[in-house]
Amino acid sequence: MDEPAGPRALEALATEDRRFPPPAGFADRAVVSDPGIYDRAERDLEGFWAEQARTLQWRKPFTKVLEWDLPYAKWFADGELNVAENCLDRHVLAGHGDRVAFHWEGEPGDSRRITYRELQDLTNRCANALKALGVRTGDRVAIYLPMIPELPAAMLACARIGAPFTVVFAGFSAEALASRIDDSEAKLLITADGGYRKGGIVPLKKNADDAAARARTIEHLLVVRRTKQAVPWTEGRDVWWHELVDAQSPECPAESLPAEHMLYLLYTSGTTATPKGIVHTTGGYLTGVATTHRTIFDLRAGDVYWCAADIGWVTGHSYIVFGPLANGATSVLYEGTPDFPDKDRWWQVIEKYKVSILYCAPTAIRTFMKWGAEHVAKHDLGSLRLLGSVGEPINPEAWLWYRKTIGGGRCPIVDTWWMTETGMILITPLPGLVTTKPGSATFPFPGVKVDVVDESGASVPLGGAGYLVIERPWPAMLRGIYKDDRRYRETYWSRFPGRFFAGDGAKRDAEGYLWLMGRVDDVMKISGHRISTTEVESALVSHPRVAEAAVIGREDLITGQAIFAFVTLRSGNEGSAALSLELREHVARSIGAIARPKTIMFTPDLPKTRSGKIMRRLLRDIANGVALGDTTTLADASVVEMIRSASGSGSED
Ligand code: 7RM
Repeated sequence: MDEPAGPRALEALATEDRRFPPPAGFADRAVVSDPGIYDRAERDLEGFWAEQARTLQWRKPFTKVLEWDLPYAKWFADGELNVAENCLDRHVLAGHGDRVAFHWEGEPGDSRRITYRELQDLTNRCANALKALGVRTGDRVAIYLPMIPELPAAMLACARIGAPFTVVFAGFSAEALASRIDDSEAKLLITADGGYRKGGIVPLKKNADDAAARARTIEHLLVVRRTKQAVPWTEGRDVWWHELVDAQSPECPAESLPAEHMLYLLYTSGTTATPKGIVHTTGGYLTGVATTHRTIFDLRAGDVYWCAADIGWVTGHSYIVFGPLANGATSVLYEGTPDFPDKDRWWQVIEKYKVSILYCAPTAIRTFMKWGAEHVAKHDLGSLRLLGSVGEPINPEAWLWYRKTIGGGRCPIVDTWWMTETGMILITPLPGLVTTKPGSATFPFPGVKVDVVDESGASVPLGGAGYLVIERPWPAMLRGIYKDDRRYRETYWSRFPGRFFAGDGAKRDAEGYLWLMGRVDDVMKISGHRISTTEVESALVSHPRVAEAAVIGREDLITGQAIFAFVTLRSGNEGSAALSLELREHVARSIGAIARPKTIMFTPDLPKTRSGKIMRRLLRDIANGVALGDTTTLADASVVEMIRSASGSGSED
């Protein structure tokens, strides 16, 4: 296991000492303004979460709160509820049917306003269509859609009938989609003809066809018409959404489901080439995301909330779909990229819908910094009152720019740390209570207990750095890795027995503020997207001309990390700009464009330990220009010199 490296670690050590208490006018009216919440949750964890859970609608009330059979938790296990009913029917019945659930903004400039009643209607028709296609409670459904209203509706439709779904990010390749379908054994794939991206069309149906041909379990494709170009069609298997769903009844009873019923699977990258199916369930998950969404984003009547993530990642699941809808929030759902048609698109969207809460990734903020404040200045961002950050460490400079240039100096910033596995935010300020420091995610959410430990598991004193562990269960935590109990135990619970090992390095300053320092394993965060080094390596070595590859995340001022690949070719081949391009495309085709290496460096050999293990950390230091430490375990030290003298000559885009 490595220590986190690079400028971020150095920067965090030179602790940023500016501090920002909650503005007076903000704190007075905040959803949480009583600091006693921390004590209350600490004194009675189960009571705290039971109270939160009771704000949801239960078909059968729970009598038990937490059953902790390490490493498996059950929350509210004897209770029953339905997620779609909580996200939709409950609000419609309370008289909020005409409230906007989503202001949807399409990339080409088309838009749709979807009220809670309309979303309920769409969800129910879709749920009836699922049944018509033979989907029953417990069957898995794969969803491969762009950011259109049918995506949350499809997720909610599955939840309504109790069919666990797995959303696959629309930027993933056919191969990546196929492997997720195979692992989840999904029988239905919901997709679209295409998706818009920077004015072009992504051929989703074509990818879906390729994936369905490769995967063994798909019986039908349910296809939304979005881009309207001609698509291949398999009669009998493929069904148009507008033909089947539109013809269904808008009434569909919501199944009463046990709290521990599987809501969804979400595949995420670990330290091997095979993504893990993270299991999330119903009652605890919804309690966790609803509570954190309401309290951390300080959700009040009249707010317009925008989480700019993609629903294909966990951030979109928890904080575009389930948290906000459970809270009856009004959200923006944006289909496209920040620079289409122009670099001011986000600010135009904020002005148009009077967005009051914005939640996005540091990589986006740094990109906007690079583009320049003039794009921001074209629009009135006076509606904003709270800003959030997620996905990677935010450097103090970006934090301060976000606060000043986007937030006009008046909006608190919540830097929220969490993972696919945690389901909900675990480390964050509460904006009405906590004084923030630029670059620090501050403190654990009420009831959450973390520690920073050394190799031996001993708590590191304040001021020190180490590994982040989570000390006790929380309601939205993963319930395992799908069909892989051993990997679940090994990945999260064996490094520090009895404690959840997050895989992140962290430092606690003298006042106990937490500073997250990035991954300490073979997981990279590229523009906030989680990609494993081994996944990219295995894509590279699947190319006929590649003998061996070692991939590392090199620090990047905009994307946080960028993929840097050291490649050794099979004999008889020679590195060239053309081959570099070909290999980069090869990876993009086999995983998705987000995994395309930025740099390829051809090297005749790779540094290995005497036992033959590639020394990735050494390569990372070389790529980052860091002074090299001990290389005495190397089998052949001359390899390092050779690579070092050649580094910088890698070819990039
Ligand atoms: C939500 C999400 C998880 C990894 C995690 C961290 C990094 C996320 C922050 C952060 C520093 C943050 N899920 N991470 N949030 N690092 N500060 N506020 O990103 O499963 O895709 O990734 O993301 O390294 O382990 S994820």
